[in-house]
Amino acid sequence: MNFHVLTLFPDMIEAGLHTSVTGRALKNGYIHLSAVNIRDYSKDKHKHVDDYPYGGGAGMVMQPEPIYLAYEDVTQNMEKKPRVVYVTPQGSVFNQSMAEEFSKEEDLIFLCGHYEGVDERILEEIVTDYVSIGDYVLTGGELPAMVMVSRLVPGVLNNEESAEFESFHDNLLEHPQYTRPVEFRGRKVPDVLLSGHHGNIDKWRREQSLKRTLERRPDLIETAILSKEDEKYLKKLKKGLHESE
Ligand code: 6GU
Repeated sequence: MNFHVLTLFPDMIEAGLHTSVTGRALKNGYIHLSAVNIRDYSKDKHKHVDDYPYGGGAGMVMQPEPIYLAYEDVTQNMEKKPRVVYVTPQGSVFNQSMAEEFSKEEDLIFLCGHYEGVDERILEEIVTDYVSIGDYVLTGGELPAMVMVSRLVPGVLNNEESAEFESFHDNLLEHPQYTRPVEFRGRKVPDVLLSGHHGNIDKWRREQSLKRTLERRPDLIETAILSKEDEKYLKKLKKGLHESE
């Protein structure tokens, strides 16, 4: 998969994605990344890419021309028009099914806005998808673009590669983890984990997952995959919660 990110901060994209799991995927050639600096396509002698909004108001608006030239450069050797994702809090919220859709594409372009916005005409001209990562406003689209790319790396998408992405098994939160030392600032590793009794360990971990989900993300319990045992334990937990009220 080839990711092309049109941005005023290519270094931020490069630094962020050349790290950790995405960094390894890039190094091993599972994905390709080009972070394209929109400013390189400014024809202005001061390399301006923004101007005052028509109609007045605060802030600056990114001009359409440099973005279009960057887009033309990126797409010139492509056989078909790629999807272009404009990252904006006005978009649909990114989710797993969108990730699956996008991951079918050979090329995917992300357009990252800045300032107060982007001239509407460039959006009409090239954008196919408006996507947000949640209901809060960030000053630029770079972090959201990185979030989305990191969800689209082969192996990450379907939890294939590592335990790093196991936080949602059966739609429950992952149990707590411990490593050496056995005591840290007076806090001991739970005895059961040192017992070597795998049956008890599995039971303890499952109960911790249930407890943690009930406390931190009770909304997930509705859609969790639960056994009879789980239900019984949750009932006990809920009873305990009420008694401490
Ligand atoms: Cl995709 N962009 C910006 N600028 N802010 C956001 C966002 C995107 N998603 C949530 N907040």
